[in-house]
Amino acid sequence: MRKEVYSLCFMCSVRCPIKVVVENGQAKWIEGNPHVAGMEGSLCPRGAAGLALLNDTQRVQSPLIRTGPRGSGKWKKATWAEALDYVAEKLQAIIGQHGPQSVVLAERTQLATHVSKTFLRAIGSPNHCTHDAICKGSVNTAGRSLFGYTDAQMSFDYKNTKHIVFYGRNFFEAVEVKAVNALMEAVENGAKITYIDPRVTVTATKAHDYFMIRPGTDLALNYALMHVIIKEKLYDAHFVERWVDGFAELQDFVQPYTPEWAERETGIEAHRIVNLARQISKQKPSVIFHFGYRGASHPQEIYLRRSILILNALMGSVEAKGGLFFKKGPGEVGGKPARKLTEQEGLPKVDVVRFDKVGTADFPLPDKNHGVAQMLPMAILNEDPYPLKALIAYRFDPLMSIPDMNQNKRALDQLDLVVTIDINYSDIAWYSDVILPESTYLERLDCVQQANGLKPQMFLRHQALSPRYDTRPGAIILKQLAERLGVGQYFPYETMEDLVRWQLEGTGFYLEDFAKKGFVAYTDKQIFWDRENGIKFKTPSGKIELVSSLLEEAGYPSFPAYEPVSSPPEGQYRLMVGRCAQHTHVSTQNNPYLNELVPENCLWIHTKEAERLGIKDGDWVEVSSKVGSGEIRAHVTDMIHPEAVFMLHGFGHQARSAARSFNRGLADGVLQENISDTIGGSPALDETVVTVKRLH
Ligand SMILES: Nc1nc2c(c(=O)[nH]1)N[C@H]1C(S)=C(S)[C@@H](COP(=O)(O)OP(=O)(O)OC[C@H]3O[C@@H](n4cnc5c(=O)[nH]c(N)nc54)[C@H](O)[C@@H]3O)O[C@H]1N2
Ligand SMILES: Nc1nc2c(c(=O)[nH]1)N[C@H]1C(S)=C(S)[C@@H](COP(=O)(O)OP(=O)(O)OC[C@H]3O[C@@H](n4cnc5c(=O)[nH]c(N)nc54)[C@H](O)[C@@H]3O)O[C@H]1N2
Ligand code: SF4
Ligand SMILES: [Mo]
Repeated sequence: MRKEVYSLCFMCSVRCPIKVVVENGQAKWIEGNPHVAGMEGSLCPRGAAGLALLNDTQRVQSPLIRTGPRGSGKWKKATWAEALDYVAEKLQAIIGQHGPQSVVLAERTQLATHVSKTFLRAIGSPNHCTHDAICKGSVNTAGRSLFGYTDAQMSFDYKNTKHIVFYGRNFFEAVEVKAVNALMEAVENGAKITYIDPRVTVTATKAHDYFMIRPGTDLALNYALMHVIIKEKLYDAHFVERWVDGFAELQDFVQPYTPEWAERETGIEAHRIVNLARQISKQKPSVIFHFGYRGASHPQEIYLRRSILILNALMGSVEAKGGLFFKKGPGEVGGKPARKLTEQEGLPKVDVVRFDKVGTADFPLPDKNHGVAQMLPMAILNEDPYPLKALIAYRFDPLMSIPDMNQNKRALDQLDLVVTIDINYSDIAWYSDVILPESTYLERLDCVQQANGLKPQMFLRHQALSPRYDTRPGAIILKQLAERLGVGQYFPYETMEDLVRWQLEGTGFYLEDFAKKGFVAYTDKQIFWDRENGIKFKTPSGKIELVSSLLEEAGYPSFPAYEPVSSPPEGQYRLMVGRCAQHTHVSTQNNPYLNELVPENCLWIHTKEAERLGIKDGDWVEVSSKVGSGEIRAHVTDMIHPEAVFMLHGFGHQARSAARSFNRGLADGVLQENISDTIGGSPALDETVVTVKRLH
């Protein structure tokens, strides 16, 4: 029997809508959902490798309980009842002795996040945190400081843009399929791309203009762009007058930051800066300065992200066609969103300081909905603000995804219980006491995706086939654990289907409505707010706050003077990291197809620097920082700024059962120091300075 199932890819967090062809219970083919505009059947390489994940015999096949020392790879196969009883007993003892706040659940935000949050609130712990801060905490805070919206509540109208500027936003390698297709369409219609990165990425090769900027100096470039835009009156005066608070302060502030000054700091010639300001302003308001995610992550990152958003405000591109827009929810058209378990009456509110101290005077501004996960190792090691004893890692690898892996290991060693809910033998799973295997995305019905945007919609990850191995959906695992801890009443479902039906109650839509296309829409019209009177900024003033009440009330300046970025001493380099099109973070390196395409990482180093150090292309080198060192092959190239070296994130796995990726390449986290932008919340992943030596 052949059937077509509409679902959602989960080879990465983008969750592209897909169509899965299933014949006699076997998945035969996956493609982009043809009913979704912008997908048109397309997938990225990782999406296409979903079948290889499904059929991978090297993923976790049943619950496992550790029998040897942590990380030794000695496991006992367990039934679900045994594994869940074991975890529940340990948790109960820990909660009894140290209180519920000693339990942390760290996860990558996903469709069942409301279930995890409910689990923690039910047991009385404030310590839920997501990957969000490590991914883009400073972007989130910058957005709230200017517009009152997080980055997740904004997006860009790529399809209609006329000029887009990327700061290390490696758009054509760190992929979102729909967005890539939309921008390709815009380029065919004449749109321009300007790309800024110390490294020549694939995106750089597709750009109309490319700036090889000195690492860490993007903020200087932006202040000079603002200087030119204001001096030459290139901004959208009407929009600024109507919606922007603090323009006069900005004008005074950027006055000294001339293009000539910026040339000395960034290495980009002054005339190119002036030219970019003039060119892009000709296309306003249909222009985008992309706020970026991971590139250019330094301790003052919040001010870079703010400067990018301010450039959009000056261009009047906010809520303009081809610019930046705020995502519209069902409320805009009188609809109701899917319910979340966290909305249940009677679910306790937990009023205890979080482990990361977010929301206190120590760390006032990062988003409390997500916390700051990279604080976890320090909180454990210093028992500050209190002892932490148990960690549940759910689709998140704190070992590899938090900088300074040696410190992370020392922290995990302090815990009485480490439980991982994963699909793979990830490094954190390998270092756990218990592994609870989740069914892969093709094998499970998941919670409803509320997809806000220009058109509010809901999507469903339908189950395409039954689980290959003894695995369960995460929302069922947590419910069954909650029952054993005596708080099962907050999980009013037996099956995923019950949970989805519960979520849909009151929305006017039913599970069956999703069968035909995989989604339902609240409206078929794009919603832009009226740019004269209708933009609903969520700042206290209702305007774009260049002088930010959020920052200033917390004691931070809106416009601190630019601090020059020093060049690393001779023979040392700024370590930059990033992604490639064939892998997702730390999760796909063992995928049979993707492993074949990119089996390991290497260290990009500039030709002249390599010559000086006697390094040839392909040589093994030792890279060391203050916190760790490792060995990797050199990739000698002119395509990187001489002050920087670069490596792909996600390699250097230590889980032996994931045999294809075991010990291939080097983990960037071994080298990176765990330092953060303490205002915005992002880790400064591109700040670490390393030494490189040829190995004999
Ligand atoms: N294939 C693939 N696609 C993905 C993902 C994935 O894992 N794989 N993950 C998704 C996620 S969660 C995210 S957050 C996004 C990340 O999307 P991006 O942030 O676009 O991705 P990165 O690959 O981290 O790119 C960072 C770039 O910043 C550059 N860089 C470093 N320092 C500086 C600097 O000082 N200035 C400038 N201008 N550039 C600098 C680096 O050279 C690198 O090319 O990708 C998403 N898409
Ligand atoms: N050193 C360093 N750290 C980084 C980054 C970096 O560049 N360098 N990048 C940062 C960024 S941008 C991000 S977004 C984060 C991402 O951080 P993570 O969330 O830790 O990384 P992922 O690779 O997305 O996935 C983590 C785990 O989820 C598992 N997984 C995949 N699918 C499923 C599923 O369906 N169910 C379950 N239960 N598990 C699943 C994978 O096997 C993997 O072990 O890392 C951040 N940390
Ligand atoms: S970008 Fe690729 S891996 Fe991510 S959801 Fe889309 S198809 Fe899947
Ligand atoms: Mo990310």
